[in-house]
Amino acid sequence: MAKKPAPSKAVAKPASTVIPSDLAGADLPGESPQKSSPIPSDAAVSLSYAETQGPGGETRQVAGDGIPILTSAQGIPVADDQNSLKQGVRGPTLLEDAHFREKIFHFDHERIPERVVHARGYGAHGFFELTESLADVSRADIFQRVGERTPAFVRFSTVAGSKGSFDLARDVRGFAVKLYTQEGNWDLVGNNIPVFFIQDAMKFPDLVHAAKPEPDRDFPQAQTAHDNFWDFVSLSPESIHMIMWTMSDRAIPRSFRTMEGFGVHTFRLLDAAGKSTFVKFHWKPKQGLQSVAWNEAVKINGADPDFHRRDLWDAINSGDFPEWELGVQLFDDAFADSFDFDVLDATKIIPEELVPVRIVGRLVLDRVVDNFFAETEQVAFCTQNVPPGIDFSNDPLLQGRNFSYLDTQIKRLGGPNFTHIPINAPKCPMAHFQQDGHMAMRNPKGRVNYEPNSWGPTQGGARENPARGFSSFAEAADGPKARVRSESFADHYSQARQFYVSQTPIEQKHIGDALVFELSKVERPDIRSRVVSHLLNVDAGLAATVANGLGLPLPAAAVAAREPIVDLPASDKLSIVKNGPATFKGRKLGLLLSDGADAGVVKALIKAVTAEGAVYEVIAPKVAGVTLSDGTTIAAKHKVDGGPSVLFDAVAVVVSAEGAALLALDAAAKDFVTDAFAHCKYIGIGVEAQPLFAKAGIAEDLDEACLPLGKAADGKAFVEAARALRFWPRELKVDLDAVG
Ligand code: HDE
Repeated sequence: MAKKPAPSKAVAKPASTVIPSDLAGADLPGESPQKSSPIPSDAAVSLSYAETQGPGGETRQVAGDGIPILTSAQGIPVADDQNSLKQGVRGPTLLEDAHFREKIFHFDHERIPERVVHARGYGAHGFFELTESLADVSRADIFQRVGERTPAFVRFSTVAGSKGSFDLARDVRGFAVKLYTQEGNWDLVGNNIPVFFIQDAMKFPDLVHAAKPEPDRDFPQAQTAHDNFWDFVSLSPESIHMIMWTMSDRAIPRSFRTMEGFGVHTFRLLDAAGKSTFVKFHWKPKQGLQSVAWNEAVKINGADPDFHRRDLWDAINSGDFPEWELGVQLFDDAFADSFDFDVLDATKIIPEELVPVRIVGRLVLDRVVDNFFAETEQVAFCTQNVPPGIDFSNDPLLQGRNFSYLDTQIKRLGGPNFTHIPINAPKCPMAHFQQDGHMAMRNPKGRVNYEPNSWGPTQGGARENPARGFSSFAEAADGPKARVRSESFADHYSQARQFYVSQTPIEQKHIGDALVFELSKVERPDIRSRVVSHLLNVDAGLAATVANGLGLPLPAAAVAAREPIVDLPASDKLSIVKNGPATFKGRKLGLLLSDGADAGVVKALIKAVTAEGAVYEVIAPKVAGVTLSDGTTIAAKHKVDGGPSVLFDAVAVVVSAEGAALLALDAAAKDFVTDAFAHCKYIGIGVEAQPLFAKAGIAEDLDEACLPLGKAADGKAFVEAARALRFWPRELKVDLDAVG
């Protein structure tokens, strides 16, 4: 039995308010205790307290000592936030404790259902700026005036993992853009891959069930390397093109900033006369394309599960605003009819060589969110949100999505008024007669809540406007009602092959490696074999590599619903390596230092990195930092085992002889250099650093992408070399799959 406290303690008020005395009353950031109390003119009340503003501009009650007063959600000042109300010092807690009940009730309701797919996401604000008018083909207000900016919010996401999963899953990335246009919100809810797994929305629940953790065991999390996913794929040949993309390095991007975005479906643009032009939307990153290596991705997930969100947060906060160009592929019915594939089939691209991408604008992300939940979690994208001048095609996937997104937001956000949440509210004027429902925050004022009405324009409210209002393309439709898949959707392999042959050899190798990796996690040999039978229709060499990697006899090719076209021309735009950046700008150097490191070399390297527009982080034996050879001290961002080289685009090791000897004893320091080497990174090596490389076992293997940092001028040469990002030829020497 617990010991009864001494009576003296029982009566004394416990010292449980733990504000250190030096902080009490201090001016914390954003909390300047100005004693302004602007009382609204219609409020004939006099306040018994002063007011101040919090960080978000919210008003707070202030006590005489200038410290803002904690209140309940009802505004009632709180006397004690540490102890619940009890009957007697050691007695039961009382139901009448309204403050306690409110606090716990609100906490209990903090979570909303996570998204079924795309649960893990990260958002930022910015703007879209029109750089070329599309007035010739669309009446959409956003496309009319060159130079005009439209506010935007973007949410990037992985698809399969839950909200708390890791950023570098092998997965498709969501690239959802909300554009607050002057004629309503336009949600372009796209991905970083221009095709999809399935052709008809009817299959979406099956696809997602198969990809998510298996239902009995609830694993594996955030990965497709398991039987159910590959079983579904092997029985759904329409997914093979998408599989080529998800097994490529597109599915392990270096950063949200280095991914393309695609609207995926064919949409329509409509001009003022209602004339339609088909359109595909593209977001092209100014930062160039870049991905990480698979072995690196696996390790990043452990070292920093928030790698992508941290990268975006840091880039925007440092003023390095990521930017994408908006491109459109425009085509008419004549092109659609002449194209080898159906433009309504979301498992197909239109190669840029056939229909060039016209750049019409730019998207810049320049502001992080104030609050993750309020903005990134509560943002509700709906594919059906399109303003006048943009319209849907009959893509059966898009048609299904137009139902699904509204439905899912009502479930997630709890009612029909999610458009009242600031992140979802349009930024243009609105007028309608919708009212009531959960959490209604702005019911229309006045007597009239219906139309038509005869109360005149002021009291009677808004009226429909056939000229300005949204109108659909007047497409004629005919035919029997039937559950069918168009014959024009039947080719599943030709573009998969086109994607594969468009890759550089190293990218092709990565696709083969990924397939072997994933299928090696599949327990049933028949499923592995069935996947290879599809690969035979894509590329015989790829199928043989994968079968060999699995130790599997080559099966017969799957029967193709339509004979694949094997000579579609390669398209350079489909390769990441061919569309990489020309500079090291926006990248990050990991600088491993020790006490006594050559100050001249370190400072010159930092200067070169900064001049390039890149950033660096120091890794050191102790996080307090190091003292360089000239006595200057430099703070570290990471202790060695907290800053593995997988977190950086390139690394440099500048240490003293003693530092090298010390680090050579440390497994994490050795991993730092061996991983950088294995992941084909550019490595700068100070003169005294050799023993670390020797102890790590790679001193003999160093190649031309391992550059000396012996004198100040070497820093610039190193950064220039690192613009190539990775030295891929090395992979052939460090990977068993390359020789096996
Ligand atoms: Fe989605 N998708 N989707 N999807 N999707 C959702 O909406 C759905 C598809 C995409 O950051 C859900 O709010 C169906 C293609 C993104 O909030 C849900 C089908 C593409 C996001 C939904 C598809 C996407 C979602 C889950 C097949 C690329 C995240 C939660 C017909 C063009 C948006 C939610 C964000 C989210 C349904 C296929 C992209 C359930 C039925 C194709 C980027 O409504």
